[in-house]
Amino acid sequence: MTSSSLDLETQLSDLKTNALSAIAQTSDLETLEQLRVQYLGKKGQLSQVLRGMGKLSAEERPRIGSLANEVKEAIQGAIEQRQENLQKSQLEAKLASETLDVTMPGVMRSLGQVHPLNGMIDKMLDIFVGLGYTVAEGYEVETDYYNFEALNTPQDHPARDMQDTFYLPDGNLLRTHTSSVQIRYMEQHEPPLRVIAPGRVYRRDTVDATHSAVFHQLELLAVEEGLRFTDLRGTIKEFLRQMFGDDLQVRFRASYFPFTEPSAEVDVQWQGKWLEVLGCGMVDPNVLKAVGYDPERYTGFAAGLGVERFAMVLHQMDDIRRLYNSDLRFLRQFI
Ligand code: 2U9
Repeated sequence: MTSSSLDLETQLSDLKTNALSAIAQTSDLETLEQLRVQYLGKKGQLSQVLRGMGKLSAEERPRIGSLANEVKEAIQGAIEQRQENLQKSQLEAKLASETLDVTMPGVMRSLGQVHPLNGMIDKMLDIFVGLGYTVAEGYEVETDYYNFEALNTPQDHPARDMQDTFYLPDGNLLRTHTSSVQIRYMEQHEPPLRVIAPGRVYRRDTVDATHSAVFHQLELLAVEEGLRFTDLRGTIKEFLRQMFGDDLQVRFRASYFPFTEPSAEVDVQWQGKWLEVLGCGMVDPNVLKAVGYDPERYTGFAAGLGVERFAMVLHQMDDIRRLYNSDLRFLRQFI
């Protein structure tokens, strides 16, 4: 055995001892990778030792060679083993830090709720959909024709006055009722039809506890061959029964609207008093003519109501403005 082969054997054994102890002490994967490069890399310590093999005799070379292989495999094995352990403990630490306590109270989020006006509209739509009506919507900015002319409302009618209607500079107006929706619907459909139009309307009213310049209406319209006032009466009574409850006393009083003939106002007996809740009537033949229907063949009935009024009566509210103030302490009381 030559001195250089002894020398190499010592170097290899030292290399192995140092490497294994360094690997065992490593606590993170990055340092472990640095150690792999330091010992096993192309320019690493093992390659350097093996460079000395050139000096060995032909008999010594295979022995030192296989020793070097053993050292390399031992270091490689130790690195892999360490890597596996480190990865495992890293995962365990991560899982431990992400433990979920399912008994902790949840984060409460406010879901909000339906505004009492929309709640009221939803309830009314449900009733009329149950009676076979289709919901229709139109425009809040309307022409004079759809808001007045087609509804048999003469030029000199007070509703057309600047004092009562919001006119826009271009000659259009903010609809004063949703009736224009039914006019447009009839232009697009043939009878028989049952349609209901909910929506926002505008009137130049002085605001007080019971009046608002912007409010919500719901109107219904049915056109068919052979419809009579008794059909209107039955429909209104059923609607009011579902809104106010069974055994409700209902009263029809003769009235006047330009778009219905005959017309009536309807009262209900509520908390000991007669309370006016809506207007209605048989559709004026002129309105049917305006949309191209033959008034000799078809008859129709219509009704209109203010949604705010129903909300105020049924929820016992004292001031219409509370519905628009967005005061949640107030609004939360109602569905
Ligand atoms: C067409 C034909 C006729 C709708 C009607 C009323 C009577 C009525 C008021 C109730 C309270 C308006 O909001 S309020 O101030 N409405 O009294 N509305 S008949 O008649 C129509 C609608 C459409 C085509």
